This record gives sequence, structure tokens and C-alpha cells, in this order.
Amino acid sequence: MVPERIRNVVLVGHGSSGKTSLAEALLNTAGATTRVGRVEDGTTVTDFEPEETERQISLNVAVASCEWKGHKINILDTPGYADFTGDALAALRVADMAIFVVSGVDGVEVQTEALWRAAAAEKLPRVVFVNKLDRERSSFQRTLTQLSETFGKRIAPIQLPIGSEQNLKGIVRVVSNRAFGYQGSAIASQIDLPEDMVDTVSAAHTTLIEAVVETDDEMMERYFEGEEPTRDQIIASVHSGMLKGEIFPVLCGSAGALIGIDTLADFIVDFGPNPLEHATPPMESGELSVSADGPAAAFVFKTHSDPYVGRISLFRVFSGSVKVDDNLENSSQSSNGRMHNLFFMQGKDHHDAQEVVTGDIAAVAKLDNVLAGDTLVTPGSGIRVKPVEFPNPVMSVAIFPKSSQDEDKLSGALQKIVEEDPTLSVERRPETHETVLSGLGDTHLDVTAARISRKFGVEIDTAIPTVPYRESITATTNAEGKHKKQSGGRGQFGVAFVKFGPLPRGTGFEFVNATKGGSVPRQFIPAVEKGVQEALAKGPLAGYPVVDIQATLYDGKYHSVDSDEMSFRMAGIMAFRAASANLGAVILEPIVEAMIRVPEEYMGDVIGDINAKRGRVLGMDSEAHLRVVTAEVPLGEMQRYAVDLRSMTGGRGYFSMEFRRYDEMPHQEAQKVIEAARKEDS
Ligand SMILES: Nc1nc2c(ncn2[C@@H]2O[C@H](COP(=O)(O)OP(=O)(O)OP(=O)(O)O)[C@@H](O)[C@H]2O)c(=O)[nH]1
Ligand SMILES: [Mg+2]
Repeated sequence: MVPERIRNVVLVGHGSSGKTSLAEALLNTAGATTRVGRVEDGTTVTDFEPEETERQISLNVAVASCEWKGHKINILDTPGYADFTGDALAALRVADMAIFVVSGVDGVEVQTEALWRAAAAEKLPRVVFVNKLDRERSSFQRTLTQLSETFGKRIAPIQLPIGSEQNLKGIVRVVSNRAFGYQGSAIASQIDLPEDMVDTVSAAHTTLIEAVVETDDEMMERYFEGEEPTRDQIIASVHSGMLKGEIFPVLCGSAGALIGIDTLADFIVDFGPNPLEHATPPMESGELSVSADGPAAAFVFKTHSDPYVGRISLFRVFSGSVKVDDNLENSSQSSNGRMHNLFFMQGKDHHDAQEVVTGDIAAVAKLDNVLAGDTLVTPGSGIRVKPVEFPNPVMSVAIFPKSSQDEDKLSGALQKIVEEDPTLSVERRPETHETVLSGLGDTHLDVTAARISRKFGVEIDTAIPTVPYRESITATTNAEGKHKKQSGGRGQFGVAFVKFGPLPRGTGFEFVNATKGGSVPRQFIPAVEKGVQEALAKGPLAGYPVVDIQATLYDGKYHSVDSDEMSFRMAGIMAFRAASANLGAVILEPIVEAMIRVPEEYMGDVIGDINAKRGRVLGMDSEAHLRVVTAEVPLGEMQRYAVDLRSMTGGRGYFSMEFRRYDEMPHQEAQKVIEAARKEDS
């Protein structure tokens, strides 16, 4: 297949808008499958992971292809659920056109808008497929109006539905003004344009033609002389308008009823950009020009482990070609690998590939140190594509193996699972003895737990993580730390006079040596510092590490025989213990800055809830149809915010958060933390 005849389309949109069903419909209509699978039955090509079929939602990007009129269409089906948006973002990078699947019942939804912005950032041509028009309460016109309100007047219908709801019958192609009907076949045949549609179709046609002639003075002139642009001219003009982001064609139909699917495939082939028209991806290093010859450069957008084949890396070739047994350099990890096992994917099935040309999407097995975001290149070319940027985790759980014998197995499993999903992170917190897994929401974390158990045979329990509180001090005090031990033989002796005082937030710990005249021998001074630090690891109030504190060693005593490092380390510890009651110790809590995006009507609830969580609203803004609230809130109140926000907004809000700083906790709240620590100790 030559690059010019490849079409890479990514199906994106809000959860449940019908992306997987549309992929299924396209594959079937193009003859790549013999029967149409159903999401409900777990029989689709692109939802195949057990966690997907069980929940009936897509969790991973999946690739399948079909042939249509001499072209190869690679379909990337992505998850719509916000928790799994990482894969949708990765897929946007490797497609040449994004098809936004919008439900004709529910219209533009939160994820539609979020992914629209992401596609714009990738400079990706965008089209909309208004789906589910066979459903009750669906409306093409209402959805179209909403699309124009949201995405502007570049929204241009290029196909219109004939009939509605259960009477949806066919599609009108606006370019040619021709009507097509479906009678028990997914391939349309031409029918008469219904009388009552003549005006609508003519208006849409005129709008489209006027948009087209506006791009070319000569065409414009001839148009005013009564000559319409030809079909080829219209296609060329829409095509280049799409590449420039100046026109967003709208198509429509029903994935469920197989209406408007063949016309969508025609559109992809006729209007869709080919891979050589793709803009140069953002580069980390080197120079890449998207071209069929030149050095090979393939971008890995997803990896996952297969129990039989090992690691599978999905990639798109941006330049040159990748052949079986090629030795390529992973320019992101500075390692090399041989492309032994090259294949094309059809959902979970593999078909051996000999060569993957520019623009094509394929996979390679058993390259163990390849991660999503890496670039595989002709050795020495220095080409490295920028990895995709993912949202930060917003929810964390502490995880434990159900059986303590599985500790090691779990840590191995976690490492693998985090490698495969760049929106997950894992952290061991020694102070709380917890392993904390963070991701994009509760469903993300639940699914991850299910995968760990299925793939690695480790059953796990989860809990809300212990908040990593800190302690600090508010007063300055001097203290004597004395360590003296006499029990036959050589004794131990060391005395340290230390002044403790508060430092500004975020400073941590500072040790100052202000001794004079060798009151503490030089070689023992680090031992005092070490001792103080050891003591600070467990604060006096609730056992949390003490931060933002200065310790000044200003005097001491020693014994020429009995003093040693250990004695002075102990003296350091004793000094802090002696001081601790007089330091005005306080509890610090982590504060996060949250950015919350919700439709206007939820603003009141969201702000009320932030206040109830001891938060502070920093600002309010608008972004398309959403309001954006920025607030600082204690982390302790935000650990289940993904769940709270969903129930407050019926899933129509989303948020991100980032650690900002530690703040002193109000007395009453601090008391609760201290109480809890006492209970734990006793
Ligand atoms: N009546 C009707 N139902 C549809 C149509 N398209 C999808 N559905 C149903 O809508 C539900 C969601 O469809 P999916 O294809 O899983 O939607 P999706 O966009 O892939 O969802 P996520 O992967 O979770 O984001 C399923 O029950 C489908 O059967 C359609 O055109 N008509
Ligand atoms: Mg899906």
C-alpha cells in the first residue's frame, strides 16, 4: 500500500457516543468482518480486553483496518471515559484526522470539548459524525446548532439525514445534492430527494459552495457568472480547508442501524488527508520531514504486555519505512532493537507485516525497553519526537496485597502496569509504609486493580492513603542534649547545646555550626547534625517529619577519651527531644491547587463544596461552554474528589490538581490528626 492510499482516522468523543460501534460498523460495511459485533455482547473488534467487555466501555486505544475503494483505512478506537483519556490523547498524535463521534441524543458533552481542544493542539483536521440518529429523542438539527454554538461557524454539514428516529432512512450528500437510501443493506442506493428536504438541502449546498468559492478568486468570479465549482474543486477546497483547520465537516447517521457508514467511508477516502500531508510532529531533537523516503522514524504511542507475545509496542511511521528484521535505534532510551515480529493489528488479532510504510500503523513485539512516547529511528539520525503530554493523576489509593506473601509479586506487577500506562504513577511512602497508586479517577484505579489481579495473579486491597502531614515549629528555644554512659570500660560522652528556630515554609531543614574554640571537636559536628535529623523524622505531636526548622549548634562539651560519633549523634537526638515541648509545634497539611471545569449550572454547588472542604477559591474563568474554578484546598479533603465531583455534576465536570505547598493546619483539625496518631500508637 502506498502512503497516499492510507487514511488514519481516530474516533474520539464522549463516553458512550458510539465510537466502538462506529468502528464495528465501518469494519463490517467494508467487508473486514462477516458479522457486526455489539458492545453489549462483548463481541466488537476493538473492545476485547476482559476489563472492557465486562464494563462495556473502551479502556484502551485499539487499532483495526479495512479496505475501501482501494484505500486502507486504519481506525483508532479510543476510550471516551475521562479516566482513560490518556489513550485518546496518544491516538490523536498518530492519526491524520479526528472523527468526533457525537450522540444525536446527548449532543456536545464535556469530553467532546476537552478532546476538541487536544485535537486542535495537535493541529489535527477534525470532522464530526452525529451518531445515534435512529434513537428516540435524537435530533440532527439540534445537535448541529449546538456544534456551531460550541465550535463556531466553521462547522459545515456535508451530509444530512433523511428521516429521523425510528424512521431514519438515508443520507443526502450535500456536495452532489443526491439522496441515498438503505433498504436492508449497509450500502446505499440512490433515491429521490424527499420533497420536504429540497429547501434544506439547497440551503446547505449553497452555504458549502459559498465557503468553497471564497477560497479562490477565480472560482468566485465564475460562480457569480453562474458556474458552480466542480465536484473535484469542492473536494480539493474542503480538503485543504480541513488541513488548515478552517472547516469542520459534519456527517451523520447511525452506527447501530448501519446508516451513513458507507458514505462516511467515502468521505474518509475522498476528503481525508493522506499521511504525507500530516504536519511535522512536535520534535524533541533532530529534524524530521514527513516523507516516504529518508530515515525511518516511528513513534510508539502505546505499549501493553501480552501473556503469549510479551511486550507489544504500537507505532506509527512518520517517515521512511520499517521492514522486518530492521535494526532500529530507540532514540528516547539510547538502545537498539531488532524488528523481528512486525504485525498489523485487527483488534486483538495480529497479521504479520513485512514492511510498514510511511503513515501506516503497526506493532512490534518483544522490544522490552520500549515505552509509549519513544521514537524508533534509523540509527544515528538523532530524530526524537516529543512525547505526548498527559494530565497529572488526580486520585490516589494505598494498595496492599491481600496475602502478605504477594508483596514482591505486587511490586513487580506495579512496575509493569505503570510502564504501560503513562497516566498512572506509583510511589512508596516510607513514612506511612504505604504503596500509593495514582491515576485519573476511581474507575481508572479499579480497572488497574482488576488488571493486576488478572495479569499477575495478585489480589489487592485498596484504601484511602494516609495524608502525608508534616510538623513544624513556631517558637525559638535553646536546649541541651546530653549523652553520658558509664558502664565499665570506655564510657560514652557528648553534650550539644542547640538552638532551634522556625524557618520559612518550604525551606526544610538547615543546620548551622556556631561553636567556638572547639567546644565540639570538628569531626563530631556532622554527628550532631545527623542526630538532630534523626529526631526530626518523628515529630513530637503526631510522629510526622518536622520541617522548616533551623538547628544551630552553639556550644558543647566533650571528653578526650569517651567522646565518639555515637555519643554526639545521641546528643543531637536528646537536644531536639529536650526542646520539643517549647517549640510551639504545629501540624502542616499539604495544599493542592485544583482546576475544576464544570457547566455553569453546577458552579454554586462546586463552590459551596470547596468552602465546606476548607478550600479557598482563587479565581473563576470561562472556557468555551464551561466555567473554570481555581481553588486551593487541603489534600486531605480532596482524596476522593473525582467521585464527589462526578456525583455533584452527573459526570459533566472534570478537574486537575497539583501539589502547591504545606500550610499550618487549623487547631481543631490538627487536634483530630494528633488524636488519630495517639490511637494508632496505643
Ligand atoms: N440505537 C443506537 N445505539 C447505538 C448507536 N451507536 C452506539 N449505540 C449504543 O450506545 C452504547 C455505547 O456505544 P459504544 O460504541 O460502546 O460507545 P463508545 O463511544 O465506544 O463508548 P466508550 O468507549 O465507553 O467511550 C452501546 O449500547 C451501543 O450499542 C447507534 O447509532 N444507535
Ligand atoms: Mg468504545
